[in-house]
Amino acid sequence: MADYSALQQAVISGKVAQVKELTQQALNEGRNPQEVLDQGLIPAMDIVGEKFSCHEFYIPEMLIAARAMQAGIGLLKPLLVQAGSKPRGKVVIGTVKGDLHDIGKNLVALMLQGSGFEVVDLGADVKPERFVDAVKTNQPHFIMMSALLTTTMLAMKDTVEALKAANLRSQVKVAVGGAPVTQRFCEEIGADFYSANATGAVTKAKELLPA
Ligand code: B1M
Repeated sequence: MADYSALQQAVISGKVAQVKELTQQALNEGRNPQEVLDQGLIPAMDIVGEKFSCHEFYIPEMLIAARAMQAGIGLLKPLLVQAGSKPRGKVVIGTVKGDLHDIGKNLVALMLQGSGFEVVDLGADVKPERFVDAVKTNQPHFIMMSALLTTTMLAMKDTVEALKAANLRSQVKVAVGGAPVTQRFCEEIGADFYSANATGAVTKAKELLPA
């Protein structure tokens, strides 16, 4: 296994130039972009989260690390997304109301695009009504919601309820994900599927919508 500790350390300390340099270096060495993401960038954010939990890091450090991670993702993006000829299906995606965490959601969107899905990204802090409006406007096959806070997970339930109230629930498959979300929670709120990571979300979407 390649040693990604220098890249992880650069993300943790928010060194944008160094993250770019080490990401590019890994790619130049022939590393798989997915591996650089999964073994270099993502574990770094877990360490940032641990440091935040034990009060070693505060919001500014989290933001700075997030910016550095996004710089690395920026270099991987063109390699992870290869434009397909015709869209495989359409997905409306967003981070739920009250939640500003968008890195994981952006990765799910990226992987979906890389697999030929058309993605309508509503951004972060998306109210249930905006998801409903987006279903009316875009007629997607899937809605994918992301939540990183235990307090915002409940907005996923509110969105499912809002879809039911608008008589749209049967028209669209609802998928949920994000660190605090579980399969059990998915079932409890009446969503169609849960995925722990971006690649899993793509795999499940493909299963439900064969090419
Ligand atoms: Co905050 N934050 N944060 N944060 N943050 C966490 C989530 C936390 C776990 C840190 C901690 O305490 N250890 C904690 C949540 C605790 C909890 O509720 N359980 C926390 C907190 C408390 C907060 C604030 C409340 C802090 C405060 O203000 N006191 C605040 C909330 C702001 C708000 O949203 N209203 C806050 C703010 C922030 C920043 C803005 C500073 C920044 C976000 C910047 C940004 O996103 N643009 C930030 C960050 C960076 C983090 C951590 C460190 C990293 C998150 C991340 O990007 N991970 C995070 C700790 C951690 O996660 N370990 C933490 C990398 C990313 C690739 O992973 O998002 O999990 P993730 O996505 C994965 C999977 O979850 C999955 O696929 C992705 C890729 O594999 N996935 C899906 C995600 N969405 C999916 C949707 C799907 C399927 C899969 O649909 C089908």
